[in-house]
Amino acid sequence: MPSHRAAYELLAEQLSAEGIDVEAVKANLKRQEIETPSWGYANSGTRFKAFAWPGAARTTQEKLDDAAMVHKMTGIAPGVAVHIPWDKPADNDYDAVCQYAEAQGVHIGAVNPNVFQDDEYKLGSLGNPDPAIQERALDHILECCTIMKKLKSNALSLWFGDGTNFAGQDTLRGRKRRFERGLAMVYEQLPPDGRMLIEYKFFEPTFYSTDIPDWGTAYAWALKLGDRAQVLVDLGHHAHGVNIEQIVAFLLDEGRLGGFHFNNRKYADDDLIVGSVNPFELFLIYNELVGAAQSQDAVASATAQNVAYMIDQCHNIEGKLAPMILSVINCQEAYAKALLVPRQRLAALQEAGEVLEAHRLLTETFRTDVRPLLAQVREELDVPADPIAAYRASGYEEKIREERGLATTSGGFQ
Ligand code: PSV
Ligand code: MN
Repeated sequence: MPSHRAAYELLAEQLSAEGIDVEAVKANLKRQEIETPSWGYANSGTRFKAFAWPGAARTTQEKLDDAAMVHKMTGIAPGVAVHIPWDKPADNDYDAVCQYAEAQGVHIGAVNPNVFQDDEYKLGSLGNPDPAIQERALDHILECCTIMKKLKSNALSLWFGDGTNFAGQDTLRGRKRRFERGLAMVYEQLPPDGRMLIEYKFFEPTFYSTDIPDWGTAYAWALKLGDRAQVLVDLGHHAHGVNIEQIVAFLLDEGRLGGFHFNNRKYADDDLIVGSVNPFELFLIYNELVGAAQSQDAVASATAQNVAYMIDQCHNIEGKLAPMILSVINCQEAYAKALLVPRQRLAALQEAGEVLEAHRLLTETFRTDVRPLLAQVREELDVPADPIAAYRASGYEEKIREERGLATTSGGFQ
């Protein structure tokens, strides 16, 4: 008998006694999907230093191999987000990329245009004062709409490094209008089944103003653009103290939550492992998602069931695949706990104004040790009960270290 089984049976018994449908919880957990980023498997760093990691992926094929291994260990990470041009094939053969991914058992997820890396973008891309550079950025994003079709991707994930460093550097209203024009032109060219995810970030790389600084701006533009434009919430892109779960709740209720970039930060956009600093926040975010998915509200429920869950992290000093597996597991744990929240009891306490008891019910649920439940789910998914231990024992890390050596290239930030 597997070592988790006794603990799982005890937990299942307790949960059933509390009225939780354990089979339904497991079914939801088996359907969970988290997309991993191709750039997370390559070398990366900060603006001070990119440390080379032995065995880090050097090519898109290697990134896909690594993502496939993460999926093999977890069973819930079948999608891989790509960044263009970091993942642009030299021969432009995107069909081959797509086929290679499928042969490894994964598929391409969100396509991320890159309009922040070239010298031309020093003063911005769509917000640049120079119309020729606006056009250049627009052309690249429109090319990404075409690439989406070739890669069978239905998500265009937009993040811009645009903004200004000094008061008076540019006209803030002018930049807003340039963006609105550019985004509208992109929206028109989305593939028929494609959606646009608009990511916001309150600072960096610019420090005085950012052209899409917050969820409100992204939301306002999504409303102007149309139903297929939604907001992408990157957990690292908020000021300290911001209540992210409240933003999530609002966007779910308005049908405009499109996706996440999961990571964690202590200070700024640290790209730390999701759930490593604040697992409670991650649980509260999932709590909103599950609450909306299970609600009677058609818009919130449909929106919650169509969220693109993506990891956006760079692993600089802790390895590549093992931390990616841990990230996926942390999301799985948070989701499992959120699925265990006794929603009817919670609603009754809330309606009765039982502040402390409502709070205790939620926090007690958060404290549930769901590891035996997840081990059981993994057994039923036919993946290892302990994905990180299985990865370490697989010999994959040794193999890639030997085959790939110490690459000098980075994920994109050369
Ligand atoms: C920017 O900080 C960001 O979060 C965007 O999503 C980019 O595409 C990604 O990081 C690149 O690392
Ligand atoms: Mn991001």
